[in-house]
Amino acid sequence: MTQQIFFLNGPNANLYGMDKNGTYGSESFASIDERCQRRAASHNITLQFRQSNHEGVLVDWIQEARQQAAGLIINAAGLTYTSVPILDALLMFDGPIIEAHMSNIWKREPFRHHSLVSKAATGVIAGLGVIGYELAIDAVVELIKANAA
Ligand code: DHK
Repeated sequence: MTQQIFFLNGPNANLYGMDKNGTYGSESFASIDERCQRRAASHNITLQFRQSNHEGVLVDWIQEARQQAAGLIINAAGLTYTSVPILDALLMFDGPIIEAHMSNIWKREPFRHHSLVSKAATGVIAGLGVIGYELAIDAVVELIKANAA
């Protein structure tokens, strides 16, 4: 059976490519989705690439991933620094978790320097834009294989 991974995106990620400062690059969310779908397909893995502006929806999807996904990538966006419910849901997930950020959060404002998501993440990729998203898919696939070996 083809394995599945979830890539969950938090608030405002739907506006990527529209930010006037260019913090999150120039590519639209739909284009990033397509790029990630191609990368997952190259590994013969199914990708659920989703975005919500709502904390509870993200928690529901993390719980769904417990049943349906071998690995999880999450950019919880602004909820990264505040959401205990997202952290608690992630702690219940058994497979590898990659925390991804488009920007280098440690180069930015101090309130972005302390991630709650990191407490549940296997690893973190930040500052590489959409390249980091593709690398996150590569990494989670390798971790799934390593765990199965
Ligand atoms: C995305 C956001 O929307 C911010 O709230 C985070 C993250 C950083 C990113 O770099 O992808 O602070």
